[in-house]
Amino acid sequence: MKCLVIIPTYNEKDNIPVIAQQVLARDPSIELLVIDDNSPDGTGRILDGMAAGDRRIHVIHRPGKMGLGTAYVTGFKWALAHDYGYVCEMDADFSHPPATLDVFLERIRDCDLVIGSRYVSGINVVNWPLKRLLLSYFANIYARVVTGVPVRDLTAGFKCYRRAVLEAINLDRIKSNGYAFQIEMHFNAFYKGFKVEEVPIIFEERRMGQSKMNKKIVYEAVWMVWRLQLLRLLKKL
Ligand SMILES: Nc1nc2c(ncn2[C@@H]2O[C@H](COP(=O)(O)OP(=O)(O)OP(=O)(O)O)[C@@H](O)[C@H]2O)c(=O)[nH]1
Ligand SMILES: [Mg+2]
Repeated sequence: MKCLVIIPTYNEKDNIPVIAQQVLARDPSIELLVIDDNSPDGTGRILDGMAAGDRRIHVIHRPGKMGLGTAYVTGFKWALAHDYGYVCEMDADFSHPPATLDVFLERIRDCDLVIGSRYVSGINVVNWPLKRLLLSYFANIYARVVTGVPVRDLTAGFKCYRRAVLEAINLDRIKSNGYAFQIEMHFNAFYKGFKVEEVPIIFEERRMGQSKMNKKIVYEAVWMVWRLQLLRLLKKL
């Protein structure tokens, strides 16, 4: 079964060549799709060069920065239009260890969604300022209580879906774009009855490049969890 790893990029020119090579080296069944939003640092041009030299690398260029959620939805639709059995989400900044892809490919045989979790066995985050760690940790408790989804790391961005999960979710109705996007996908997968499993990862703060984290992304998540519960209760998920 072929696996597509989707990586959205915005100004990741130093990271993407290295991460791509490490991802593809994990397993011959893996291919890579990078969604670049016309990064001002020239990531898109580097990607075109990489794709020209390797048939396992695919690139989608979008005209400008449109956010993580819409990038993933674009990638999911592309994956469903091709013959991938498994689809992974991953960041370009080395926060997500490529070696964990081995664990994903192993575990996904027995479930529908494997989540690389920072909070499943203690707190596995390296080099985050305490303020950011506390925000993420308590945001996760808040989201878990409001949504009722029994996942420790609801905002996790490193995971592997079985194709059927993406087929079952109405991707055109996914509304959120930041951390809430991850919550929204987990919420849908869980309440549609798919088997979700968390595996521990060690999450490291990005080493190179700029963070895109902002307040808007946090507020979006605060109200989105209520919206999701309401939609579920109205049976409109
Ligand atoms: N295509 C696309 N990619 C994006 C966009 N925003 C962020 N990304 C990418 O999405 C991934 C996650 O974004 P990050 O900036 O690492 O977000 P974060 O992990 O919450 O924050 P930091 O690691 O502190 O920067 C990275 O690979 C980014 O390059 C966007 O608007 N469009
Ligand atoms: Mg990051």
